[in-house]
Amino acid sequence: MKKSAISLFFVLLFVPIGFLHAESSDSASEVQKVEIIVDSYSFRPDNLTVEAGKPVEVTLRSIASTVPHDFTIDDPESGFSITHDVKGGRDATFTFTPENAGTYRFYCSKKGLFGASHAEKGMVGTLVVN
Ligand SMILES: [Cu+2]
Repeated sequence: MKKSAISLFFVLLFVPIGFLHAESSDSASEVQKVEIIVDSYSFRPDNLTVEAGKPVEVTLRSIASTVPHDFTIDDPESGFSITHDVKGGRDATFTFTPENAGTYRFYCSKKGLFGASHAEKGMVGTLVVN
């Protein structure tokens, strides 16, 4: 009787620790979620910090009325290159995994028929990969 009470005590002691351990290993592999408000002509926030080697899920939320925009990184030195479109007023979600630590410029690569590119109008930002 006394013996089983002691084993029950150990079960109650260790089960919650097991749960905590499972949760912490889950969060280690967790996707890094980032939300960016896209407008004509800005990204908010325009400064992102993520960890290398872990997937980053980006949601672009366009509040631009009709103008399509995109999220582009084109770093020739590291070969890090992505571009994803978002239509005016829509959301777009994509995932990428930054492999190398560094500071990267992201921008909108769209350009009207006349005048400055969207990047020149202010659609630029910085992605810091640690
Ligand atoms: Cu744009």
